[in-house]
Amino acid sequence: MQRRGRVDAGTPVGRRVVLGVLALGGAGVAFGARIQNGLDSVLATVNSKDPTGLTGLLPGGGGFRFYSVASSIPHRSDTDYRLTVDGLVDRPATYTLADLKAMQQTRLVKDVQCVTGWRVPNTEFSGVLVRDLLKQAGVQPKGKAIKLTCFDGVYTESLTLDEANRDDVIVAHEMNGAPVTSAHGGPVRLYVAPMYFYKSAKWLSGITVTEQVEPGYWEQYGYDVEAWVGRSNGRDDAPTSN
Ligand SMILES: Nc1nc2c(c(=O)[nH]1)N[C@H]1C(S)=C(S)[C@@H](COP(=O)(O)O)O[C@H]1N2
Ligand SMILES: [Mo]
Repeated sequence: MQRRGRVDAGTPVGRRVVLGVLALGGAGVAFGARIQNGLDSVLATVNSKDPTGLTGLLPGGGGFRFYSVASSIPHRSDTDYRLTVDGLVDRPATYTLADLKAMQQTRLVKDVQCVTGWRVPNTEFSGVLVRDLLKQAGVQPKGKAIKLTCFDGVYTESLTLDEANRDDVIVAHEMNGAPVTSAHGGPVRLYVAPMYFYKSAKWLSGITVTEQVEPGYWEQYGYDVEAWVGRSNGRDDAPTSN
């Protein structure tokens, strides 16, 4: 995992921002840096190491920025792809992409909002409700949350069971009418419409039902676990230094 970021000293750390120094390890950790800068520095690190020359803005990406905390873009072909549902369930299962496509499809058209400020309105994601996958697996009474894992081997996310059961939380294999590209986390990524985009784990490989929420990758470095757009990560504080 590559997390050597170059971080500029910046504005004071917001009172709810706990900067995980380890997140930025190695090269000069600037305490004043906002977490947003942490993300951007990771992006810069990835780009500087990526021979494909991906820049911050994805070509033809319609305003999307590319993020990965892994040093290269992992790849799974449509036929190799597998999604595992396990943990505190009665019927653990593994899905192929074809399995997911054969299930009832949900289409969401919402705004994508990254916590660093960029926003892409009216983005379409289609796929399977996480709720349906959990229903098929049979969540045991002790199960109260899910942990999402990714085939980049690094990124994780989490949701409470209630959040996971919402009708705007899907496992998406289509974005804007086309297969989710590898850069956007394909063949299959999570899409949590009501929350900041860091909840939407790319390159999704596993859904594990757990007893309690296990904070995800960025959440271990200070982001809110409950990442409601407009109501978390300091956005509900009266004017901030953002
Ligand atoms: N596996 C994985 N998923 C991830 C991330 C990541 O680094 N790795 N970054 C998150 C963040 S912070 C954002 S803003 C979005 C970016 O998605 P995009 O690259 O399709 O624009 O993916 C989220 N999901
Ligand atoms: Mo993000």
